Amino acid sequence: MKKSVVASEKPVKAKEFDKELFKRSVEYNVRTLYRKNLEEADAQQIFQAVSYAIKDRIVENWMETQKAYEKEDPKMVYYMSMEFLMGRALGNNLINLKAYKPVAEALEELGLDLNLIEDQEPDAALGNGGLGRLAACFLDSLATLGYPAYGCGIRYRYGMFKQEIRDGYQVEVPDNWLMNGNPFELRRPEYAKIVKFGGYVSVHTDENGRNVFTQEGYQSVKAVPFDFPIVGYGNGIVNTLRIWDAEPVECFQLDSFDKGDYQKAVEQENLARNIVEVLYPNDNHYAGKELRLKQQYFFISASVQEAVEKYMRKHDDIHKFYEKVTFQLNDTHPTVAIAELMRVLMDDYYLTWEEAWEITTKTCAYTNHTIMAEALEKWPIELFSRLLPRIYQIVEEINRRFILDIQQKYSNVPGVDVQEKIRKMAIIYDGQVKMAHMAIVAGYSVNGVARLHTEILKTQELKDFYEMFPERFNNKTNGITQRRFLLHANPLLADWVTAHVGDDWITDLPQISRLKVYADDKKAQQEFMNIKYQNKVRLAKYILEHNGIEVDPRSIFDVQVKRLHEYKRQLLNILHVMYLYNELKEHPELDFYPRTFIFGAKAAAGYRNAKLTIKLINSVADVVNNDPAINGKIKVVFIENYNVSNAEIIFAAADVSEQISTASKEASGTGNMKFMLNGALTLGTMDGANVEIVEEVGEENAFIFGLSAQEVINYENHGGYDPMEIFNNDQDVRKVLMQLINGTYAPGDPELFRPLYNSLLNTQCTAKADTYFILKDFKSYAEAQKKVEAAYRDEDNWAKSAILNVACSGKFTSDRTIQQYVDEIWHLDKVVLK
Ligand code: BZD
Repeated sequence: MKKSVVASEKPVKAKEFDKELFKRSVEYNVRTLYRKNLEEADAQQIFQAVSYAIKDRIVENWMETQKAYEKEDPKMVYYMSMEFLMGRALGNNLINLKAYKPVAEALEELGLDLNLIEDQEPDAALGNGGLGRLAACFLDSLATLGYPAYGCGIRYRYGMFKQEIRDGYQVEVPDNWLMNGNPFELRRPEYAKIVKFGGYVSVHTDENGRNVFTQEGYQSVKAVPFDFPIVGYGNGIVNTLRIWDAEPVECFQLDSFDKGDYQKAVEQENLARNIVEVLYPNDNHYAGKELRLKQQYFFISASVQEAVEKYMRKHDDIHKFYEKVTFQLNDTHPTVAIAELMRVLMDDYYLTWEEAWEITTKTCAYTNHTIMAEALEKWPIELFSRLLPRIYQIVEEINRRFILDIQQKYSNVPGVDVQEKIRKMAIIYDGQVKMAHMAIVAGYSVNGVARLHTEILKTQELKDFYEMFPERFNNKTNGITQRRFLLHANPLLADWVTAHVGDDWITDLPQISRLKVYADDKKAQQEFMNIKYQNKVRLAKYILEHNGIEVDPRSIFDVQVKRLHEYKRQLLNILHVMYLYNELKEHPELDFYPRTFIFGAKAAAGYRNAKLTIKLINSVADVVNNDPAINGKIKVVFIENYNVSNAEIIFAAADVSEQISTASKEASGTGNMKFMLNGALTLGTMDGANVEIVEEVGEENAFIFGLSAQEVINYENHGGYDPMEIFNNDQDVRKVLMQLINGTYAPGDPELFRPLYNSLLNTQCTAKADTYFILKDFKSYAEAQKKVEAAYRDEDNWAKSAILNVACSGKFTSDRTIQQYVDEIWHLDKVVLK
């Protein structure tokens, strides 16, 4: 680890929270913002007034931090990401300011409930799922550990859609999250940048004999940054999330425009209006939309320009850029940063290709989040070169030189087919620009997000690249912030943990392992189960309010919340529920421990099978929940609009954590870690970070089932799996599948679920059957579920396992992940404000 830098001349005093001052500022804010007193203000107005009062405090630290960075001039990481799934800010800021409890008390004295005030804040849902939430956890950890960092992204006007369930179907409702204004953001017009699209590139030779490339006939957009404070936990550090809004450039005077100018002005204005309008709601799926590429270049060009300008404000030698700046590319979505940095260095700073390449390849690092072929970004040359003509020229040259490298390296190697290598590895091939290939070729680091995932990258998906650049590949197992997902989300458990082992875990999660000694302690077990029960009551209340379904908090809460995707196999879960229901119907005398199956998931708007799976879950819920014959032993709940805020309530209340992806498909998963931290037991496949979770907690404290990643890969490569065999030989499975097409769950429309049936059995021979091995894993899943039930009946032992899950979750803090990025990739110095 590198040395710590102590900056800031004035020691920043640990400010005592002044309750009276805070109360006065809330009252003052309500008056000046709304011309009301507290009694007259509505809940939203009070939320705004409280937030502005807190922001005032944050701003002081923000300025101190930025001053310290200015003075110390440390190396910075720019975390480039299309998504930051931040969730709500108020509660988290209070937690990290260590002001949550005093503020709650002060508000209570004013007759206000902090929880209700927090509920007024819309989630900042500028992300789809794991990848966007990971970015948010990383920002929290960077600030808490004191590392200088910027998050760079897009200020979408509409974030992830709100999900409503109507008649069992998902309906997407626009998420107008900025409707009431955002109290924590700061518009920074002084840092606006111009971003150019389209047109053509002209070349001329300047007086020094240099080729000068000029983009002409382009459209431009003004990128205006909004800054969000990222408050570190208890250390006075405030970093910045900078997200870019688009505005039209003021480009023409009304009295002098001709028709062409007018047309262009209108087009430019439309471009500005459209570009940041909405987050694409696809996860792990590449749709190839032109506007998406515009979004990518828009925020990357603005961010790269700003990073270079900021550097040049303090330094005169651009050649040493990489000593002060590193770009982490969150998946391939920001990969145009490579070509954009090359462009700026060559066209604006007149560096040679070689000079620019050296800087770029020492600046950019790439994180891979998926091996799903359908998620890989491949832009058609036609689109790419039309939209980004200068950038395309640069990509072309990167590709040309890379192919020379391949030829040089492999031409004389016996047994290597060089053409084959080129075909598989080229950045431009088959009329497409392959972003992952560019990211690997130009990056100094390529990392996967869990050990198994990185191994699969090295040995399967990116094998050729690993052979060529083995030193670039490394693993960084994901993590989550315990500050949001335990301290804020689960105050009862957080207090209990602190009472037993002290509060070091808040910034040093491995300390939580000291809980292990209480795993066998009967009193501790009871206290733990009691807290879990209270959290289940809290969730039951939420479900009653939001779904109108009554659930019994004494039943097992078995939870699968995550994006809906076939590889995540929500279908396996609900088919198993259908099977259990059949069992109960056939054997009413069955000794069956009551279970509440809880789902939460958004499906991409155009993903038919995913949306149909939501409908199936709701249809099964309708039938099962309303069947008096089973006496409430099974309840099925689909929680509408799963998001960061209700996730916090859900994790705290879970007994069983469903992590049942087809082995090899889930790069890491991070929900699995949030459940573990809150004392749920994992029911999962050996996939992603589940492998490491089980390694930490022990297989006896989890329920593992299903094919291994290697078995899945073998089937995929060599065939040999026929779901029809299972269908024909397993009566239980057959019965459940027949119920998909005989109207059991869709009396008015028996054909409704046929596409799901077909996806499992390939009755029309149009596609491969059961691509995600649902039938193959069904039996072993059902057996694992039986073990869950048996284990839950032994309450003491369950409590022991649950406590051990909490105690063994230390590895999965994003503080650890970030420290590894710092030590092994970024090489940053800590800044400490005294
Ligand atoms: O990233 C997810 C993976 O599926 C998880 O296994 C992993 O834990 C997390 C964090 O590393 N990937 C995504 O969430 N991906 C997307 O959301 C996404 C969004 C747009 C385009 C492509 C993918």
